Amino acid sequence: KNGFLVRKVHADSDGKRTPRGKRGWKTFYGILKGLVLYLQKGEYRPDKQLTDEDLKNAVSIHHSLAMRAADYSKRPNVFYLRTADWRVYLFQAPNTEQMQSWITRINTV
Ligand code: I3P
Repeated sequence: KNGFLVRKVHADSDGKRTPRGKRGWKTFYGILKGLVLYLQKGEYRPDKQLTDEDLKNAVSIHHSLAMRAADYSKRPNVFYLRTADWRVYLFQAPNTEQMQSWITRINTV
């Protein structure tokens, strides 16, 4: 599954709150391949190669959990992704259908 996602980093590994200055929303093109969610920066082209920076932003979704961010009301269509090492991301999808489809795909790999 692919598509635009806006990401906020809420907690770093071990669940520690991500410090101020690193909590802003950033737009990526998400590519879910196997157990990895790649997050590509910049303009989307289907043939674009992943850069070293894109690889650093990649998220392992093995033993992760995605759920709708029912308690987050500042933006619509936001879901949480908690990873196996207790990182927490918020992702905003372009619409409700996309949000639901990301959640389902992440939770059923
Ligand atoms: C963050 C940025 C986020 C905001 C976050 C800020 O600042 O303004 O948009 O989250 O608030 O810390 P920075 O880019 O300097 O990290 P919201 O959009 O959810 O308000 P937070 O610390 O309360 O999460």
